[in-house]
Amino acid sequence: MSITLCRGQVLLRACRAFSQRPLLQLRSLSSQRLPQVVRPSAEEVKNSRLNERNLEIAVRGVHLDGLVVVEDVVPHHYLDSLNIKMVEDARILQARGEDGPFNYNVDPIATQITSAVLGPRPKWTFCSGNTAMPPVPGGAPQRQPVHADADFAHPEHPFALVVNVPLIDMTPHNGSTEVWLGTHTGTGGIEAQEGAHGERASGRIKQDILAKRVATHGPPVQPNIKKGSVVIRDLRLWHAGMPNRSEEVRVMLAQIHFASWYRNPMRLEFAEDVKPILEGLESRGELGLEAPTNWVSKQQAIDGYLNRAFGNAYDFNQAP
Ligand SMILES: O=C(O)CCC(=O)C(=O)O
Ligand SMILES: [Fe+2]
Repeated sequence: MSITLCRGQVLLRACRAFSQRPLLQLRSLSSQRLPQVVRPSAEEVKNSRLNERNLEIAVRGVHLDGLVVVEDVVPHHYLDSLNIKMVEDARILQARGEDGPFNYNVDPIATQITSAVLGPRPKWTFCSGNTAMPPVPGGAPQRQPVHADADFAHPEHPFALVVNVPLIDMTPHNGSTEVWLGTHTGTGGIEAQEGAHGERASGRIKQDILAKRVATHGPPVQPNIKKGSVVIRDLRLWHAGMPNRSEEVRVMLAQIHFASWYRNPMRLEFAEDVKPILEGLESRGELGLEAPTNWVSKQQAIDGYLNRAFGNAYDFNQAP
Protein backbone atom coordinates (compact mmCIF):
# COMPACT_ATOMS: atom_id res chain seq x y z
CA MET A 1 0.00 0.00 0.00
CA SER A 2 1.34 3.40 -0.89
CA ILE A 3 0.27 6.96 -0.55
CA THR A 4 0.45 9.05 -3.68
CA LEU A 5 -0.33 12.61 -4.60
CA CYS A 6 -3.25 12.47 -6.93
CA ARG A 7 -4.78 14.48 -9.69
CA GLY A 8 -8.36 14.08 -8.54
CA GLN A 9 -10.65 16.45 -6.83
CA VAL A 10 -13.10 16.40 -4.01
CA LEU A 11 -16.63 16.84 -5.16
CA LEU A 12 -18.45 18.99 -2.74
CA ARG A 13 -22.01 17.91 -2.97
CA ALA A 14 -23.08 21.09 -1.18
CA CYS A 15 -21.72 22.98 -4.17
CA ARG A 16 -22.98 20.70 -6.93
CA ALA A 17 -25.97 22.40 -8.40
CA PHE A 18 -28.06 19.47 -9.50
CA SER A 19 -31.61 20.38 -10.31
CA GLN A 20 -33.79 19.30 -7.45
CA ARG A 21 -36.51 16.92 -8.45
CA PRO A 22 -39.24 15.54 -6.28
CA LEU A 23 -38.16 12.25 -4.76
CA LEU A 24 -39.83 9.24 -6.21
CA GLN A 25 -42.78 7.91 -4.35
CA LEU A 26 -41.23 4.57 -3.51
CA ARG A 27 -43.58 1.63 -3.25
CA SER A 28 -42.32 -0.42 -0.41
CA LEU A 29 -41.59 -3.98 -1.41
CA SER A 30 -41.08 -6.41 1.40
CA SER A 31 -37.44 -7.31 0.94
CA GLN A 32 -34.71 -4.88 0.12
CA ARG A 33 -31.79 -6.28 -1.80
CA LEU A 34 -28.51 -5.61 -0.03
CA PRO A 35 -25.05 -5.68 -1.58
CA GLN A 36 -22.89 -8.77 -1.37
CA VAL A 37 -20.27 -8.35 1.38
CA VAL A 38 -16.96 -10.23 1.34
CA ARG A 39 -15.22 -10.63 4.71
CA PRO A 40 -11.63 -11.71 4.15
CA SER A 41 -9.83 -13.74 6.80
CA ALA A 42 -6.85 -12.28 8.71
CA GLU A 43 -4.64 -14.40 6.48
CA GLU A 44 -6.13 -12.96 3.30
CA VAL A 45 -5.77 -9.42 4.62
CA LYS A 46 -2.17 -10.09 5.63
CA ASN A 47 -1.35 -11.43 2.16
CA SER A 48 -3.43 -8.73 0.42
CA ARG A 49 -5.06 -11.49 -1.55
CA LEU A 50 -8.51 -13.09 -1.45
CA ASN A 51 -8.72 -16.86 -1.62
CA GLU A 52 -10.54 -18.50 -4.53
CA ARG A 53 -13.89 -18.76 -2.74
CA ASN A 54 -13.98 -15.10 -1.70
CA LEU A 55 -12.76 -13.97 -5.11
CA GLU A 56 -15.62 -15.94 -6.68
CA ILE A 57 -18.12 -14.22 -4.36
CA ALA A 58 -16.66 -10.80 -5.22
CA VAL A 59 -16.70 -11.45 -8.97
CA ARG A 60 -20.28 -12.73 -8.75
CA GLY A 61 -21.35 -9.57 -6.89
CA VAL A 62 -19.79 -7.36 -9.55
CA HIS A 63 -21.33 -9.31 -12.44
CA LEU A 64 -24.83 -9.80 -11.01
CA ASP A 65 -25.35 -6.72 -8.81
CA GLY A 66 -22.84 -4.33 -10.37
CA LEU A 67 -21.38 -3.83 -6.88
CA VAL A 68 -19.53 -5.63 -4.11
CA VAL A 69 -18.26 -4.58 -0.67
CA VAL A 70 -15.03 -6.03 0.75
CA GLU A 71 -14.70 -5.32 4.47
CA ASP A 72 -11.62 -4.73 6.63
CA VAL A 73 -9.03 -4.30 3.89
CA VAL A 74 -7.77 -0.75 4.41
CA PRO A 75 -5.96 -0.03 7.71
CA HIS A 76 -7.75 2.62 9.79
CA HIS A 77 -4.62 4.65 10.61
CA TYR A 78 -4.16 5.27 6.93
CA LEU A 79 -7.80 6.37 6.47
CA ASP A 80 -7.59 8.61 9.56
CA SER A 81 -4.57 10.58 8.40
CA LEU A 82 -6.06 11.03 4.95
CA ASN A 83 -9.36 12.09 6.47
CA ILE A 84 -7.77 14.90 8.51
CA LYS A 85 -6.18 16.37 5.39
CA MET A 86 -9.17 15.88 3.11
CA VAL A 87 -11.74 17.30 5.51
CA GLU A 88 -9.50 20.36 5.88
CA ASP A 89 -9.31 20.69 2.08
CA ALA A 90 -13.05 20.18 1.72
CA ARG A 91 -13.68 23.05 4.15
CA ILE A 92 -11.31 25.29 2.17
CA LEU A 93 -13.12 24.47 -1.04
CA GLN A 94 -16.51 24.95 0.57
CA ALA A 95 -15.44 28.39 1.76
CA ARG A 96 -14.35 29.21 -1.79
CA GLY A 97 -17.68 28.01 -3.14
CA GLU A 98 -15.91 25.68 -5.56
CA ASP A 99 -15.29 22.03 -6.11
CA GLY A 100 -11.94 20.64 -5.69
CA PRO A 101 -8.70 17.29 -4.74
CA PHE A 102 -5.62 15.22 -2.72
CA ASN A 103 -3.76 11.91 -1.68
CA TYR A 104 -4.14 8.25 -2.49
CA ASN A 105 -3.54 4.51 -2.20
CA VAL A 106 -3.50 1.43 -4.38
CA ASP A 107 -5.28 -1.51 -2.81
CA PRO A 108 -4.11 -4.95 -4.01
CA ILE A 109 -7.37 -6.74 -3.14
CA ALA A 110 -9.35 -4.17 -5.14
CA THR A 111 -7.00 -4.70 -8.07
CA GLN A 112 -7.29 -8.49 -7.68
CA ILE A 113 -11.07 -8.18 -8.10
CA THR A 114 -11.02 -5.62 -10.92
CA SER A 115 -8.46 -7.76 -12.79
CA ALA A 116 -10.61 -10.86 -12.34
CA VAL A 117 -13.56 -9.03 -13.92
CA LEU A 118 -11.89 -6.80 -16.52
CA GLY A 119 -8.84 -8.91 -17.41
CA PRO A 120 -5.20 -8.47 -16.41
CA ARG A 121 -3.59 -5.09 -15.76
CA PRO A 122 -6.52 -2.71 -15.83
CA LYS A 123 -5.70 0.88 -16.70
CA TRP A 124 -5.90 3.28 -13.76
CA THR A 125 -6.56 6.71 -15.23
CA PHE A 126 -8.84 8.41 -12.72
CA CYS A 127 -8.08 9.18 -9.09
CA SER A 128 -10.43 11.41 -7.17
CA GLY A 129 -12.94 11.57 -4.37
CA ASN A 130 -16.50 12.48 -3.50
CA THR A 131 -17.30 14.51 -0.43
CA ALA A 132 -20.74 14.80 1.13
CA MET A 133 -20.74 17.99 3.16
CA PRO A 134 -22.98 18.40 6.21
CA PRO A 135 -25.74 20.94 5.60
CA VAL A 136 -24.78 24.58 6.00
CA PRO A 137 -26.82 26.46 8.63
CA GLY A 138 -30.24 27.21 7.17
CA GLY A 139 -29.55 25.10 4.07
CA ALA A 140 -31.61 22.08 3.09
CA PRO A 141 -29.63 18.83 2.59
CA GLN A 142 -29.45 17.93 -1.09
CA ARG A 143 -29.37 14.66 -3.00
CA GLN A 144 -28.12 13.93 -6.48
CA PRO A 145 -30.46 12.68 -9.15
CA VAL A 146 -30.12 8.94 -9.76
CA HIS A 147 -27.49 8.62 -12.49
CA ALA A 148 -24.96 6.38 -14.17
CA ASP A 149 -21.37 7.64 -14.41
CA ALA A 150 -21.23 6.01 -17.87
CA ASP A 151 -23.07 8.90 -19.53
CA PHE A 152 -22.17 7.95 -23.12
CA ALA A 153 -22.74 5.08 -25.57
CA HIS A 154 -20.78 2.36 -23.79
CA PRO A 155 -20.03 -1.35 -24.18
CA GLU A 156 -22.64 -3.75 -22.85
CA HIS A 157 -20.04 -5.89 -21.15
CA PRO A 158 -17.88 -4.85 -18.18
CA PHE A 159 -15.33 -2.20 -19.14
CA ALA A 160 -14.82 0.02 -16.10
CA LEU A 161 -15.04 -0.38 -12.33
CA VAL A 162 -15.02 2.35 -9.73
CA VAL A 163 -13.07 1.57 -6.55
CA ASN A 164 -14.51 3.56 -3.65
CA VAL A 165 -12.90 3.79 -0.22
CA PRO A 166 -14.91 5.68 2.41
CA LEU A 167 -12.66 7.33 5.01
CA ILE A 168 -15.24 6.92 7.80
CA ASP A 169 -18.15 4.51 8.46
CA MET A 170 -20.74 5.33 5.84
CA THR A 171 -24.43 5.25 6.84
CA PRO A 172 -27.73 6.58 5.50
CA HIS A 173 -27.35 9.36 8.11
CA ASN A 174 -24.06 10.71 6.75
CA GLY A 175 -24.85 10.23 3.08
CA SER A 176 -24.05 6.64 2.13
CA THR A 177 -24.41 6.41 -1.67
CA GLU A 178 -27.81 5.17 -2.83
CA VAL A 179 -27.31 2.15 -5.12
CA TRP A 180 -29.69 0.46 -7.54
CA LEU A 181 -28.33 -3.07 -7.61
CA GLY A 182 -28.47 -4.94 -10.90
CA THR A 183 -29.11 -1.84 -13.04
CA HIS A 184 -25.73 -1.97 -14.77
CA THR A 185 -27.10 -4.35 -17.42
CA GLY A 186 -30.35 -4.82 -19.31
CA THR A 187 -31.76 -1.41 -18.39
CA GLY A 188 -31.38 0.41 -21.70
CA GLY A 189 -27.93 1.98 -21.37
CA ILE A 190 -27.96 5.64 -22.43
CA GLU A 191 -31.54 5.24 -23.70
CA ALA A 192 -32.58 5.32 -20.04
CA GLN A 193 -30.64 8.54 -19.42
CA GLU A 194 -31.19 12.22 -19.97
CA GLY A 195 -28.62 14.99 -19.73
CA ALA A 196 -25.81 14.68 -22.24
CA HIS A 197 -22.19 14.27 -21.19
CA GLY A 198 -20.74 17.63 -20.13
CA GLU A 199 -23.98 18.89 -18.62
CA ARG A 200 -24.00 19.45 -14.89
CA ALA A 201 -26.24 16.46 -14.15
CA SER A 202 -25.42 14.18 -17.05
CA GLY A 203 -26.33 10.51 -17.04
CA ARG A 204 -29.45 10.95 -14.92
CA ILE A 205 -32.04 8.22 -15.27
CA LYS A 206 -35.50 9.16 -16.55
CA GLN A 207 -38.15 9.37 -13.84
CA ASP A 208 -40.61 6.96 -15.49
CA ILE A 209 -37.87 4.35 -15.88
CA LEU A 210 -36.94 4.71 -12.21
CA ALA A 211 -40.58 4.26 -11.21
CA LYS A 212 -40.85 1.10 -13.32
CA ARG A 213 -37.67 -0.30 -11.80
CA VAL A 214 -39.00 0.27 -8.28
CA ALA A 215 -42.27 -1.43 -9.21
CA THR A 216 -40.49 -4.54 -10.50
CA HIS A 217 -37.41 -4.74 -8.28
CA GLY A 218 -38.21 -2.71 -5.17
CA PRO A 219 -36.54 0.44 -3.91
CA PRO A 220 -32.83 1.21 -4.01
CA VAL A 221 -30.67 0.82 -0.93
CA GLN A 222 -28.32 3.06 1.06
CA PRO A 223 -26.03 0.42 2.58
CA ASN A 224 -24.04 0.77 5.77
CA ILE A 225 -20.39 0.50 4.75
CA LYS A 226 -17.85 -0.13 7.51
CA LYS A 227 -14.71 2.01 7.62
CA GLY A 228 -11.85 -0.05 6.15
CA SER A 229 -14.03 -1.39 3.34
CA VAL A 230 -13.49 -1.13 -0.37
CA VAL A 231 -16.57 -0.86 -2.59
CA ILE A 232 -16.27 -1.92 -6.22
CA ARG A 233 -18.97 -0.61 -8.54
CA ASP A 234 -19.60 -1.05 -12.26
CA LEU A 235 -19.41 2.38 -13.93
CA ARG A 236 -22.83 1.71 -15.48
CA LEU A 237 -24.66 1.14 -12.18
CA TRP A 238 -27.41 3.62 -11.25
CA HIS A 239 -26.62 5.44 -8.02
CA ALA A 240 -26.93 8.81 -6.32
CA GLY A 241 -25.06 10.92 -3.78
CA MET A 242 -27.35 11.47 -0.78
CA PRO A 243 -27.77 14.19 1.83
CA ASN A 244 -25.35 14.14 4.72
CA ARG A 245 -27.48 14.85 7.79
CA SER A 246 -24.62 14.41 10.24
CA GLU A 247 -22.18 17.05 11.39
CA GLU A 248 -19.16 15.24 9.97
CA VAL A 249 -17.75 15.65 6.46
CA ARG A 250 -18.01 12.31 4.61
CA VAL A 251 -15.14 11.71 2.20
CA MET A 252 -15.03 8.74 -0.15
CA LEU A 253 -12.00 8.09 -2.38
CA ALA A 254 -12.71 7.12 -5.98
CA GLN A 255 -10.43 5.46 -8.53
CA ILE A 256 -11.49 4.04 -11.86
CA HIS A 257 -9.95 0.90 -13.36
CA PHE A 258 -10.63 0.45 -17.08
CA ALA A 259 -10.16 -2.79 -19.03
CA SER A 260 -6.80 -2.86 -20.82
CA TRP A 261 -8.55 -2.88 -24.23
CA TYR A 262 -10.68 0.16 -23.39
CA ARG A 263 -9.27 3.18 -25.19
CA ASN A 264 -9.74 5.82 -22.53
CA PRO A 265 -7.20 8.59 -23.14
CA MET A 266 -7.14 10.06 -19.60
CA ARG A 267 -3.88 10.12 -17.66
CA LEU A 268 -3.08 10.45 -13.99
CA GLU A 269 -1.09 13.40 -12.74
CA PHE A 270 1.30 12.74 -9.88
CA ALA A 271 4.19 14.52 -8.25
CA GLU A 272 7.60 13.14 -9.32
CA ASP A 273 8.36 11.78 -5.85
CA VAL A 274 5.56 9.27 -6.34
CA LYS A 275 7.40 7.69 -9.28
CA PRO A 276 9.77 5.53 -7.17
CA ILE A 277 6.77 4.30 -5.15
CA LEU A 278 4.88 3.12 -8.22
CA GLU A 279 8.09 1.73 -9.75
CA GLY A 280 8.82 -0.12 -6.52
CA LEU A 281 5.34 -1.69 -6.49
CA GLU A 282 5.72 -2.60 -10.15
CA SER A 283 9.18 -4.18 -9.70
CA ARG A 284 7.84 -6.34 -6.85
CA GLY A 285 4.87 -7.37 -9.02
CA GLU A 286 2.47 -5.62 -6.61
CA LEU A 287 1.02 -2.88 -8.82
CA GLY A 288 -1.01 -5.04 -11.21
CA LEU A 289 -2.18 -1.95 -13.08
CA GLU A 290 -1.16 0.24 -15.96
CA ALA A 291 -0.89 3.76 -14.59
CA PRO A 292 -0.38 6.19 -17.48
CA THR A 293 0.89 9.28 -15.67
CA ASN A 294 1.93 12.84 -16.40
CA TRP A 295 4.68 13.58 -13.88
CA VAL A 296 4.82 17.08 -12.45
CA SER A 297 7.05 18.66 -9.84
CA LYS A 298 5.98 18.34 -6.22
CA GLN A 299 5.45 22.10 -6.07
CA GLN A 300 3.24 22.01 -9.17
CA ALA A 301 1.17 19.21 -7.67
CA ILE A 302 0.75 21.03 -4.35
CA ASP A 303 -0.11 24.31 -6.05
CA GLY A 304 -2.59 22.79 -8.44
CA TYR A 305 -4.43 20.03 -6.60
CA LEU A 306 -7.20 22.19 -5.18
CA ASN A 307 -7.88 23.81 -8.53
CA ARG A 308 -8.72 20.90 -10.75
CA ALA A 309 -11.90 20.35 -12.72
CA PHE A 310 -14.78 18.60 -10.96
CA GLY A 311 -16.33 15.19 -11.63
CA ASN A 312 -18.28 15.31 -14.84
CA ALA A 313 -15.67 17.50 -16.53
CA TYR A 314 -13.80 14.18 -17.05
CA ASP A 315 -14.63 12.04 -20.03
CA PHE A 316 -14.82 8.29 -19.36
CA ASN A 317 -15.66 7.48 -23.00
CA GLN A 318 -13.15 5.72 -25.22
CA ALA A 319 -11.49 6.88 -28.40
CA PRO A 320 -13.32 5.72 -31.57
O1 LIG B 1 -20.68 10.88 -3.06
C1 LIG B 1 -21.39 9.94 -3.38
O2 LIG B 1 -21.94 9.23 -2.55
C2 LIG B 1 -21.63 9.64 -4.84
C3 LIG B 1 -21.25 10.79 -5.74
C4 LIG B 1 -21.46 10.50 -7.19
O3 LIG B 1 -21.97 9.50 -7.56
C5 LIG B 1 -21.03 11.46 -8.23
O4 LIG B 1 -20.66 12.59 -7.89
O5 LIG B 1 -21.08 11.08 -9.42
FE1 LIG C 1 -21.83 9.18 -9.70
